[in-house]
Amino acid sequence: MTEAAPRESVAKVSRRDALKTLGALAALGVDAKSLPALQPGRAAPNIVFIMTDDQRHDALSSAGNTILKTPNIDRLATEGVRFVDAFVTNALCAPSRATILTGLYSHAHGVITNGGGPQYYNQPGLPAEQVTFVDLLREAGYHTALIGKWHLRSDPRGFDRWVVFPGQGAYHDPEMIANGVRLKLRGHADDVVGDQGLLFLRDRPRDRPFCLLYQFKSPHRSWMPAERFSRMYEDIEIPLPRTFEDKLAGRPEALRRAEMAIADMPDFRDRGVDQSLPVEERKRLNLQHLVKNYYRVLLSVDENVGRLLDALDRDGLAENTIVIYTSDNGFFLGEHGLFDKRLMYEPSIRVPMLVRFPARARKGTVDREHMVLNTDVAPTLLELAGVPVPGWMHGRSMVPILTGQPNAPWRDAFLYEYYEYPAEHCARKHRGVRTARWKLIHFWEQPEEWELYDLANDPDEVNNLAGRREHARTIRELRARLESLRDEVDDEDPPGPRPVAAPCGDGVNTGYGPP
Ligand SMILES: [Ca+2]
Repeated sequence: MTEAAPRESVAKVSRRDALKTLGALAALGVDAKSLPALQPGRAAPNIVFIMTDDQRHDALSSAGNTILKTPNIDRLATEGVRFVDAFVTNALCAPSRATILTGLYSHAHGVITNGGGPQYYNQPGLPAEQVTFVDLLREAGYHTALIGKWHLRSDPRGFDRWVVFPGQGAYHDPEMIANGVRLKLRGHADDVVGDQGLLFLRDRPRDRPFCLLYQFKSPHRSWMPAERFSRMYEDIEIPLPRTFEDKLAGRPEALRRAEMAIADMPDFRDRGVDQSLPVEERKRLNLQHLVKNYYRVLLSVDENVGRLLDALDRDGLAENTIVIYTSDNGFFLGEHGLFDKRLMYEPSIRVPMLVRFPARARKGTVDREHMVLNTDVAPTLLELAGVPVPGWMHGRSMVPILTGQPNAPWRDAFLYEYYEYPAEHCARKHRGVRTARWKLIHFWEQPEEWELYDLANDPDEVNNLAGRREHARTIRELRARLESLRDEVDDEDPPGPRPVAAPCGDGVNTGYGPP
């Protein structure tokens, strides 16, 4: 970041104590009665935060996708701001979701994994002392609701109304939990979320602004489309990504031993991909099935975004309602021969980020200048709602960009982190720094490994420059930057020697560390 984030490490303990006794706003020294949401006659903005699961940045027609058509989501781009350079700081569902709620990096909010891997099975959900933007909005007078996928291990809190899938949720006739009560609902998961969104708008109290989190599960594997879209794209051939045949030469062992090969993905075994086929054929067939079904489920997401936007129009709410659309992480669709996410490559860390707020934000703007992060959502929504942004949040409000303030200071680099190992997919723990031009990745457990990519000349990230003498200075500078970014967010190495990476997977990589 170009500006140092406020440092509050000394005040942390007292903050937590204060939150328990005073409430989050009082702990910030704010009298809730003075906030816009509680002022009679003053219309605080409503908020609709739309999040999908595993939707990558280019899975939108407004982002240039020529196969998938998303006319409803695209409305947010034509009527608002679309960020080209939007990223998550940990490309995994639960950590990213907790980051969006708290504005904090995963090492700080404590949800560092999805709970995969035996050592994480007992990881609790969002710790009670972590304050979310929803808590703060509710204290400021907002009516708050959550519909759809939650995926944190604790029950939702801070919501007046919540209707969520247990865990990942089912695609057809899903069970949901509504304020603690289990229900069975009829229809495809996306349509069920859409129905619940409309019910929320109908039933909400009219004397308060609202904040709705509207969260779709369907783009997460195993991609079961709604019946009406199940035959879409049958007659087309999905083009292969440029790096589909990447043999991972010059890349770390950590990457080559990650279990993400698209040839081996199990999802389509019973859906048309014969496992006895030669590996190259299986790989190509898996890609066709993967991309087509991924796009098919996004069609029902798009329709249900449209239903909600239409309802906002009908109720006269669109002008003063902030609508944000994003995803919890990206996804490999065959790049480097991979599927899934986790790794710090572009397809995994880039997400859609669209913001529409007719009353204040620019319209029809494509922003290519600013790197925005999932940490930025909470401070942005708080500032737009007129609620003070706590100094402990790591993210930054996007309001200066949304409102077109020229020369507003912004970050020129960001920190990425990933922890879920050993676990499914065997992606080793790593962190890194990304600037507009460079990306440095560090697998920090022993054996340490590094990657360096020149994104300007190698946007596909196939030419690992770490270890090249001519780039020694760049690496030195990026390593220093990585450490300063970690300092800014109080990310410290535990005392003692650098840990050894545990064995993972089918035994192929048990060469790491002691037996
Ligand atoms: Ca996800």
